[in-house]
Order: sequence, then structure tokens, then C-alpha cells
Amino acid sequence: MQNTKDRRLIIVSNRLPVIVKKSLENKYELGHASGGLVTAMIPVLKRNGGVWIGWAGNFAEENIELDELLKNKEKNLNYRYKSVDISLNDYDLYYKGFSNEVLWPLFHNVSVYCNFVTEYYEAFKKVNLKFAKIVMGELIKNDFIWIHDYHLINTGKELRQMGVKNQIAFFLHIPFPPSETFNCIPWRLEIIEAMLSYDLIGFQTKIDKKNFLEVVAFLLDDAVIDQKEEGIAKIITQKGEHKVGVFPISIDYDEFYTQAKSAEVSIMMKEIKKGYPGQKIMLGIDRLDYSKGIPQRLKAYKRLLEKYPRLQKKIKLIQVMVPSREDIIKYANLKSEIEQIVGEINGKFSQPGWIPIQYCYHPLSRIELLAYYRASNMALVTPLKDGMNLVAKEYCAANIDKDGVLILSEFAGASQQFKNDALLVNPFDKEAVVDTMKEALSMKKKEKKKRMQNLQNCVKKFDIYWWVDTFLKAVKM
Ligand code: GDG
Repeated sequence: MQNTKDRRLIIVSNRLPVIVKKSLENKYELGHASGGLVTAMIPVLKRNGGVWIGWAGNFAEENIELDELLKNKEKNLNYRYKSVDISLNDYDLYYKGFSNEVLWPLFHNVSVYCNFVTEYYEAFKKVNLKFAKIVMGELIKNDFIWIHDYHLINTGKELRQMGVKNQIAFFLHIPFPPSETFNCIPWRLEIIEAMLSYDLIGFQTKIDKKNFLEVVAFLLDDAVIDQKEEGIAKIITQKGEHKVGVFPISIDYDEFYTQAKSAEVSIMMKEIKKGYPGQKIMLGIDRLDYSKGIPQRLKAYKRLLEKYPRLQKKIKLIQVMVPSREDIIKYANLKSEIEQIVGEINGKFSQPGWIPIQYCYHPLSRIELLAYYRASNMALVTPLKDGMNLVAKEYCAANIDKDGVLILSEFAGASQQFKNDALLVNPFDKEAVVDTMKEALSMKKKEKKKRMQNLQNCVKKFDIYWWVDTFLKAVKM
């Protein structure tokens, strides 16, 4: 078999890294999408080349001529984009419905948030078939197809049914839940069978892999599982052999580090710090999502100010929230809840010259993002559940002065790699989070430096190129 590196790579994900927007002159143009999958996959395609298939955020009914716009974006790139049109109805049922009101809460272990609607599942299968047809239109012999994330679990199965013999792998960016949670979904058997259309199924952590293997053992009587705690496990069914592995996703460390060191970022960092003289900056950066634990974090900050009143005027929480899925009611309600808590805290504690929380509800540019990372004395990465969490890794890569502390939830995938050098917290335990914030605020310079150096070494060694190489090696093993 040809080396995976020599074969053309076809990446398939729900979203493309470019997104259609209307300009002030009412013209359509392409902007940049943000999110963990995009941050991770751009360097992979930059290095390996290939085709990226996904949705550009437009609706089929808008009849936008995307090809020309995409061609312009591809200039100077060694990879191509191919867009998949989605109708308004598909968006409602497949994207908002099945992907984000069923699979997302289920996989993040909150089955009570799931709306198990049969129509959603039907639309999910229909749109996955559509993606598979677009892949077929692009496919040449020996292409390696790499499908990403929960929205497209079924695409591999559709490709197999069309007779595709190419190697197809799947990577799940979000957690895989324990058996008792997964089993709530009425279509559990079909979903598991769809996941077994792939030659390799990749997870972020050992826990996700273990959960998946337990579900397979529970649901499929005929599956033989050759399980190894470390390394690649094998599942043998009547349909064939499937590998299952753990691949903690990462970032392009060198790119983040170099950009964070640039004059542009340094100047902006100084500006930010100047805005808060004599204050230690605590930073939260998240997509708007209930999995990120933002209300819990804000309540812990409030408790910190109550428990240690001397800290008032000496600390500042900067909470950046990137708009996401606002047209889903749970997300719209969450935004209101967060804004109410921010308002309460600022209302209760503000004094002349000091407001406890600076709250931004808009995306930052990469330069601003890095400047905030560099300016802050600690990052609060406290999700209730998270596949990996790249903000934690970016914060470390950007910490040029090695004077920051990472407070990290034990329920973020990243905690598996960072358990010795980040301060791990249970985000549900408010008092423990408060005590950990206090510990971080009082940490000695030497200890901060030692911990941050270790964290940086880890992100540098296990960067996005290590991740892709390890994954591709496992495919061909
Ligand atoms: C999913 C999984 C997994 C955020 N705000 C801004 C901005 N971002 C970028 C960050 C980071 C990305 O978005 C967020 O990535 P996360 O990993 O933290 O979270 P998800 O979006 O939920 O990603 C996650 C990931 O996939 C990869 O597998 O780690 O567990 O849920 O890169 O920098 N970027 C810019 N401005 C912002 O305001 N430019």
C-alpha cells in the first residue's frame, strides 16, 4: 500500500474554514471561520495539500455562485475547497437539530438536553449522503479520505454503500460518552454500525476510546475486541477490521509562539496591560456553549471577590465569548444567563476606577487573541466537558514570558497531558475553583516559570504535525 503521505488527502468536515458573508455593499464575500477543528486542520492541509470538503455557511436557496469566490481564496494555497450546499430545512433539522440538539449534548454527557426527534435523524442521514456524493465526485484512486466530527458520522457508511474501497478514517473532536449515556439515543445501534464503516476511528483521550469500546461490546454480540490500554485497539466484525486509537489534537506550536512574540502582539499586549494598572488579569476565552462552564466560572469569580475582599481592585476577569449557535434556544438562554451574571457581579462590586469583569461578545482577531493570552496572569479553562480544548494549548504556546498559570478543568481532554503542570480543578466544585484561583494569584515566579516551561515543552513536542503523523501512521499500520 502507498504511504499515506504520498496519497492525496481529502478532508471532510461540516464547516469549511471559510464562511460566506454579505459585505456592506450587499455583495457576497468569504471570511474566516473560527473554532477548534479549523485551527487544527489548516496547518495539516498547508503541509500535506489536498481537498477540503465542507459547508461554507450559505443556504442552497440563496443560489450564491461560490465556485468563483472559493477559487480566489485558493490562490497561493496548495489545497482546494469544495463546498456542499445545505438548504434552510436541512440546516434546521440536520445541523441545529440532530448535530447540535442530539449528538452534541449526548456526547457531552447531558442526555437530558437531547431532543430525540426522528425527523432530525432522517435529515442527518440525508445530508450525510449528500456529503458522500460530493466526496464521490472528487475521488480518485488511492485518495485517503479523512472525515471529521459528529456531524458526519454517517458519511463513511454512505461511501461504503456506494462501493468506495479507499481507506476512510474518522476523527471525533468531541468526547465519546459512557455507555449508559450513549445508550439513551434511539438510533444507537445504527450510529455504532456507521462508526464501524471506518478503517480507523480516532478519539481525543483514553477515556473516549474506552467508552466507545464498551458501547461496541454492549451493542454488538458478534464484535471481537482486541483491546489494548495503550496503542491501537482492533474491532473485528463480519464487515471487517477497524482500528481504534487515541490522538490528542494540538496546534501549530511554532506558529503560535512566533506570532505571539511579534512586535504587533507585544505592542497590543502592553496596551491591554496599561488599561488595568496594578491589576492581575484572569482570562476566559470560549465559544458560547454550555459545555464550557462559563456561568460556573463567573460564580466562582464572584465567590473569590466575596471570600477575599482585599482582591477587589487588584484583579480583573476578561471574559471573551465567541458567538455560536445562537439560533438554538439553549444557547440563546445561556447567553442571557451569562450576561445577567456579569451584570450582577459588575453591579455589586464596581468601584470608581474598577469594574470586576470586562466582557466581550464578539470574535477577536488572531493578533488580539494572542495579545490577550500574553497579557493575562492566568487562563481559566474550566469546561464541564470538552474533547480537548485548544485554548489551553494556545495559552501555553503564547506565554512568551512564562509568567502565566493555566487553571484547567479535569474534564477537558487536555488535562490528560497537562495534569502535572496546570492547576487542575473540578469546575462543579465552586469552593475548590476559588481556592485554585487564589493559589494561582499567589504562585511564586519560579514555580510559574517551571510549570509553564513544562507545558510548552509538551505542546511543542506533541504539536499538530505530531498529531497528523501519528494518525496517518496508524491508518497504514
Ligand atoms: C472542538 C471541540 C476540541 C476562540 N475564540 C476566538 C478564536 N477562538 C479559537 C481558539 C481555538 C478555537 O477557537 C476553540 O477551540 P476549542 O478546542 O477550545 O473548542 P471548540 O471550538 O469547541 O472545538 C474541542 C476542538 O474541536 C479540536 O479538536 O479541542 O474540544 O469542542 O483555536 O483560538 N479565534 C479567534 N478569535 C476569537 O475570538 N481568532
